[in-house]
Amino acid sequence: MKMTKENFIHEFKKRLGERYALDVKDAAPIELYQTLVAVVKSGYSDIWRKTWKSYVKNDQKQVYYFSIEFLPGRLLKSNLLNMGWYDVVEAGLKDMGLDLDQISETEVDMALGNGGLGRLASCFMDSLASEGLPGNGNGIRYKYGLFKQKFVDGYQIELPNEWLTDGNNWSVARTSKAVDVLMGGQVHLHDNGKYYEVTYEGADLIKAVPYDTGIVGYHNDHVNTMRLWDAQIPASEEINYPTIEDRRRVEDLTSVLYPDDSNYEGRILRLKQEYFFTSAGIQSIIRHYKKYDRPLTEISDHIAIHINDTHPAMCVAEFMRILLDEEHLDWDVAWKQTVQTMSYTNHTIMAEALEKWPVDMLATVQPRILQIIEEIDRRYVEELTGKKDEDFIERTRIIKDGMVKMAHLAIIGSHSTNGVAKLHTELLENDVLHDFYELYPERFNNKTNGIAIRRWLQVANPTLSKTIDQTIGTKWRFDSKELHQLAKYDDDQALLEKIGAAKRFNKVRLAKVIKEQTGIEVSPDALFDVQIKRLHAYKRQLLNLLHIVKLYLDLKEDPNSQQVPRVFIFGAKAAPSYHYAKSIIKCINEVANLVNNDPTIEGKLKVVFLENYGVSLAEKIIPAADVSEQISTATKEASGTSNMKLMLNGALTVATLDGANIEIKDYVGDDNIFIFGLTKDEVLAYETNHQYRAADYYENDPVLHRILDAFVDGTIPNIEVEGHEIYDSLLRANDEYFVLRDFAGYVATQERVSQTYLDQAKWNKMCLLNIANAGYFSADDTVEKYATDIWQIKPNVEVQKGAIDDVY
Ligand code: T68
Repeated sequence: MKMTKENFIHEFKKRLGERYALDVKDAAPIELYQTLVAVVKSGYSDIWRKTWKSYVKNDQKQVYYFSIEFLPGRLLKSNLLNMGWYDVVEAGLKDMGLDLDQISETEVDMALGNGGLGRLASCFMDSLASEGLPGNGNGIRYKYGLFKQKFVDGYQIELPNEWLTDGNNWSVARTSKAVDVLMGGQVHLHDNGKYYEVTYEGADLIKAVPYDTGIVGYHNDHVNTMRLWDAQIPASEEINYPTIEDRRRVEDLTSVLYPDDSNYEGRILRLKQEYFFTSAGIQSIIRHYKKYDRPLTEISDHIAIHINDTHPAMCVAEFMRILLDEEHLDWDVAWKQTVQTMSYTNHTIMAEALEKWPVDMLATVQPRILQIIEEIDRRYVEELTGKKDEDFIERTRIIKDGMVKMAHLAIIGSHSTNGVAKLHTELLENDVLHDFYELYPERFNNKTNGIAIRRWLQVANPTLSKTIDQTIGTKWRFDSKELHQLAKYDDDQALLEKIGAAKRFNKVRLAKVIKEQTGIEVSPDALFDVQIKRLHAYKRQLLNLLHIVKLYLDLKEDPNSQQVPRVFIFGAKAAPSYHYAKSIIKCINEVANLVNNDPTIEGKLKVVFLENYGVSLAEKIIPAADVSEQISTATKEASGTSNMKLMLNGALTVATLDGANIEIKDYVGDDNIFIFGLTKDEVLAYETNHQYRAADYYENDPVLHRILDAFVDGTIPNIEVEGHEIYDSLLRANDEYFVLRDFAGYVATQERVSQTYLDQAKWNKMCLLNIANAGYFSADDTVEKYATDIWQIKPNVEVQKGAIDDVY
């Protein structure tokens, strides 16, 4: 993918003329953006085709990553970077009087996910391509992405996110590859002596149309595919959908992304979505496989299917359905292939997020799939009878009390189950999924999450990236473990100052964004303390808020009580139905109002809650963060990934021993992270012995007493209802997430943070060591481990790492 500046300018002007009949100076930002996308796409389309062909030619085993969410964010800059065009294009645009940053802002984020799970899927897509691994994404092309968040009077308001209004310029509709998905109706089986003939009566026929997006690998002439499915009415079926409501029923299938993080509400549409993209994906995989005349009894040697969380767990049953009903394989043969093909990742131990569906609902959505799940369950019970006690069988079977347990289906129907951080996997093995671990120890493994280092450093933080390049060269871009070379320079004062200067530059940039979006002025000299993630009780934004209220009250009492000015920055969406989380948002906003408008503390404390947190906003916040808040109740956060992105950008972590925080601590060492709070064992002990009494902390700690009172006595205005709700959740409902228990430790730790910040040389050194160790959390390495241990896939033989250099 070579490109020179001159060629780029020529190509750009030509396309702008052809497409819009415009000169550069007359074109609107959207026209410039669309033209640029067209140039970029034409730059990789040939390679995209060749990549696919080479998989076929070399008969390479491929993985299909099924995920109900993908969060790619903007693609323009990351594609330019991966193609090796970034500098050329930036310079070419500049010559034409244009600005890449500005044009890039025109792109609407592809926000087809809620949080960590969806972003992880996208980081994996980038890394699979960059490692030259044959990996395809399979998901849903929601018409409305994750809702747009606004604050009105401090309350979260959800607006529709119509990201497709101007079309999506990166994807290609492949109508010729559409498949039919059957849903609902009734199913009839007829035993013809050899197999069951299956007929459906009154089922809806839905056309699943794939939209493919090229996923460009980093400098390796390799482009993979993310395939997202759209539901449409088949031409042949128009007659069966006579009214607008009928049509809408079909189209609605892929309309909305369910904005439920861990709070899950069973909804039939959601279940239909799950079946829809699972069936469409599996059908297209098998159809493709069959083109090459290979026996289906070997399919697991050629393809791997990954079930990202339980949402695509019906893959197991759908794969069986096709092998049995359409290919007429025997059950045992089909089952062996299914188990060897499937693998599953668990992302949570929160009970409410472990999917269970009523049998009746499944019968309505796809009766044949229910039959197959019932048969899998029956055989599972039969096989274990006599070998395991009845209790064990009842606990682990798939269907129990009229409910289908999707995690059980995924574990029983696959050869691998993994957690996403060491502690999380340990909890799965020893606690949450212990029975299964006992039954299938060889199936369990850990794969600690990783992040797309290049996006989160090169794209998001060019200033720091350049400093790193100047110090250790550019090898880290291919192998981020090379970042560890930086550790050698931990006494290099000039470098430490440069790192400090890069941070300051990014803080100035963020301060501008804050001013534009909120009108609030913040000083880049203050410490930027950042908590960015979904709003959830277990993530404990509330603990952070209690600390802020403490600082405020302290300042009111003694204006000289605080030495280090801080700006607290939040970014978080709450699921629309998650009332408590929304109350916390309201309280944070009201505390922000109080603090920011109090002239007596001007310059000492600011609180900023930025609206509509997402990938693009994260790219602006993360490089500017001094402190990274990773303060979930131990055992609750499976891994976390913002913890990795923030350390990579030189933020210091304030953390509980939860999720991947533990591994971060192990890499950076105790001196370079701020750890506090209950440990896993302490939390588990409280949860079993029920000896926790939150009220004790309120009664015995006058500081905490005063802070909690502020929520109900009018000190914080405008939160009559929400303040009481939070107060009650802590005191009456006994504080499910041990906020009060961890408060004192948190405050003491934050005091240490402030003290350390006063010594800028020491602080910068700690930042450097965090950056140096963040390379161990690369998604490149994580997907390599999945590839070797789980999927058994190999890089494309035609791929060469570092095949292209930036030409400019
Ligand atoms: C997150 N899970 C974990 N779930 O919370 C986080 N859930 O610790 C981890 O780092 C990340 O996954 C990646 O492994 C989620 O993001 C969801 O978004 C979700 C969506 C629907 C239903 C349940």
